[in-house]
Amino acid sequence: MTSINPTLHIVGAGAIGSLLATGAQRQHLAYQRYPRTIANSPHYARWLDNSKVPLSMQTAQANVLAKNDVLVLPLKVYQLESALSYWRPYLVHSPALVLLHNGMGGWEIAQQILGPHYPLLLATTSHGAFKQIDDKGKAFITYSGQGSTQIGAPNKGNRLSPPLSDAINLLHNALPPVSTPDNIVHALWQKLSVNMVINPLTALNHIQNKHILDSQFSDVRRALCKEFVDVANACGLVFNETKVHEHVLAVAKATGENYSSMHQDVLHGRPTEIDAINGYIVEMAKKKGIHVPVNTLMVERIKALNL
Ligand code: KPL
Repeated sequence: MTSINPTLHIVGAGAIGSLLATGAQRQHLAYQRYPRTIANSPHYARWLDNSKVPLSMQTAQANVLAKNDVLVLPLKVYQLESALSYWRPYLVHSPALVLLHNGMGGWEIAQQILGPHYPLLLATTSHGAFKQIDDKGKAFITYSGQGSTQIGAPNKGNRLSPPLSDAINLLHNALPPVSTPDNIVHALWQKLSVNMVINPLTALNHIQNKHILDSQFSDVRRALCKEFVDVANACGLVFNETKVHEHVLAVAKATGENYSSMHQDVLHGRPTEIDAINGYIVEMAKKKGIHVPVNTLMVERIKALNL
């Protein structure tokens, strides 16, 4: 079953999913949103040029998706198991599925629920967007910085057949630019290297991203990067310690005024993504018999906040 125009189905009402919906709206592409509640679903977006883009507030009931539709899950890793179990009966025609989250572990969860051959794309984005409530009590999002999205199918390189290549084109049309690195898993580990330093340090110290550049964090930054490289290399992903550290510093500088997502989760008393970030490194380290005391400490200290 294919439909003439593919529809982008976006689960949840987070900032990045809502940004994607806004991009689809601007380009007159068919999209549906599936927020958990209407109340937290953004009514409009402030685009980069400050224009106001109203969003369709029609929320769809999940239904069997067409083969050329695309289901995007811009959710936290800990929300994926229940979301995918819910969606599985509607995926009988195997439309492309896109996981877009911080940290790691989503791929493994999707494989467990949908099987190893499901047409799956993994993505990471550097677009900046955040959700707020306006003076009338309506949720809206602000597109705060243009970034880019990297996407790919694990273990498949960048020569993809439909429906995956069509899904990538649709995402690029909605929210460009979308690129396909040779190895998406390496790109996701690279993003992990940034999050495993910036996120816990900003959350524990109540600071903006730029402050992790301060010399007081130099030892802990370097120790985290060393542990990261040891574990990544043991998992077959080649990284260099100096380059990883430099990249972390560059992202902290470029996003200097931001409060990281983990800082915001802690501030608002929400569960954090620590298990998918530093926790993932600890888990992989255990499997490979590597000692990672600083990542372990980050996990313990964030968990001690009892969120
Ligand atoms: O991805 C991020 C996050 O906050 O989760 C960074 C890159 C650290 C930007 O804030």
